[in-house]
Amino acid sequence: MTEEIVVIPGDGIGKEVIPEAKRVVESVIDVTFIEADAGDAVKEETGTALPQETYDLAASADATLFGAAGETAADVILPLRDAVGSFVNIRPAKAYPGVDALRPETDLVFLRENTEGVYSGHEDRLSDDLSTLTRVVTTSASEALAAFACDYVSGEEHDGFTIAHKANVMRETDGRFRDAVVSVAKENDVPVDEVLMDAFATRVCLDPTQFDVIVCPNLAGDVLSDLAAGLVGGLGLLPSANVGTDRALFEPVHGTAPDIAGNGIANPTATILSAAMMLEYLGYETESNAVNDAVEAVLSDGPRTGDLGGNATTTEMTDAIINHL
Ligand code: GGG
Repeated sequence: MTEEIVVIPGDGIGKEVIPEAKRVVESVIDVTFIEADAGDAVKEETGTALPQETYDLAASADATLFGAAGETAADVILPLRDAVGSFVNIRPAKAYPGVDALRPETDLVFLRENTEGVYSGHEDRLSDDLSTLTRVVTTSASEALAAFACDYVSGEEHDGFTIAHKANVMRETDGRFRDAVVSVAKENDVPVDEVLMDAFATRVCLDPTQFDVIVCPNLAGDVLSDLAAGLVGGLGLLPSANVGTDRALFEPVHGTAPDIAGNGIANPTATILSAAMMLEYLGYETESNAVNDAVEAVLSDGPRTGDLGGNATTTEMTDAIINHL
């Protein structure tokens, strides 16, 4: 069977890393890619950052692989997550042997609420002096995330999860989030503990082994996973999966990296690892493991891009990964 996968390179280095991830996927499964546009350049040309056709493709495909969005991130990523009905953004942050990491013992997974919080789009400019933002938290979205988290930690590998929140200040919103998540964890007999998100930021830098799976509200998940990227060697290493009930969208955690875009030197690892998450989601477990192993082998002792201290191009690093498959 030929798998059909929608690909949306987006802007900046998205246009450089997505073709590399496609080459890796083509090396392990029979696949047809359906190309779609979104982002800053499309907005300049057409007036809209996310054409309806792109939204519809993501909303009907089993899986979509997305690169990066820059200035139009809010007009592209948030609707795309909506298109796939995603209620959780899974962001693993793992240190690899052979990569110079601040905290080589790091092995974390962030489960980020993906539909609301301060990313729900309710912002207003009320006067020349005043802008406001409404933070939305529902029990239902918090419970959906919690149910996913309970399922995620059900294997032997994990002993429950930690909720990172700020319910001592945002009593109503993060209080609701915390209470809903704790209640679902208790119903499922899943061990759960909690930490204030600012304290988490310090503690995870000092000793990441204190944590394993971290469940957090939307903005906290975005920021804290980027912080964890700093512990493992940079944003070029973090993949993510936006999972919904029937479909999912996979994307590197990094953005468009305008400082290096166009030079062919972007690290393809985050996108290739996102593709490995996609393969697993689609049921290609062996192929997904093979891609993860090949990435691990190259990171351990192979050519690497400048962000990891090497001088390989994006294509050369991908070639090395493909040679290990
Ligand atoms: N590849 C993901 C990307 O373009 N990230 C940039 C960004 O601003 N992301 C915000 C988010 O993940 O909510």
